[in-house]
Amino acid sequence: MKLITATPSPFARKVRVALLEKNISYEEIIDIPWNLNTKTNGINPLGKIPILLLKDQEPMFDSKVINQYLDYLEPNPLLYPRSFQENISARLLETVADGICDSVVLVFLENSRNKNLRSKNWIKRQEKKIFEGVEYLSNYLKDKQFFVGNSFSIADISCFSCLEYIDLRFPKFEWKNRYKNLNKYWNIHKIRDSFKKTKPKTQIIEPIQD
Ligand SMILES: N[C@@H](CCC(=O)N[C@@H](CS)C(=O)NCC(=O)O)C(=O)O
Repeated sequence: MKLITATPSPFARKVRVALLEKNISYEEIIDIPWNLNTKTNGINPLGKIPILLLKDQEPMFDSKVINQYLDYLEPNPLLYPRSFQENISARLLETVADGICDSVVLVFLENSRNKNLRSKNWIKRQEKKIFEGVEYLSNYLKDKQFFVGNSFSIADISCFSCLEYIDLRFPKFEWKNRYKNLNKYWNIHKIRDSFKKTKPKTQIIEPIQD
């Protein structure tokens, strides 16, 4: 199988971590989805990565869809908890973490536009989602080692990827100073092999035409 990915993407990282955790071998195809000649053309109508390419199967996109498929393919370790309540909690946390990342992307893109075209209100609106989203994660985690139950799940993959994405694209937030429990959590999990091997790296994107 092949994965179309981008080096900074927290969404692609969720899938890369899941593949490593499940020990599934795959080939990585690095793309810059913001560029005109993106490899997503003709594959994902939404123009977004990650995209999983499998033999004899339609291209699969969206990190949630792909990771749920991977849980069927290789249930060990299971990332979406079997218990109903834990499954809902894990997917809720995944949704909040993904939503924070969407807002970080939007702030980053807005700030990439010519200064006179940037909307301060739009940036404020997105920043509110980032601030309140991280507060929600901190309140949910409390002093636990895992976001849901007693084991590593999609909630940990999503939240950890989200926090490190904030470090990359929105460092002024300094969540480590504001939320001691999240900092402690990050220190516990940063040594995990699948996280170490997928640390986000910036890419240079084509300037956005006005
Ligand atoms: N909900 C999607 C979001 C994917 C996404 O936003 N990917 C970004 C890269 S971080 C992208 O490809 N953006 C290109 C675009 O929106 O044109 C998922 O979970 O996979």
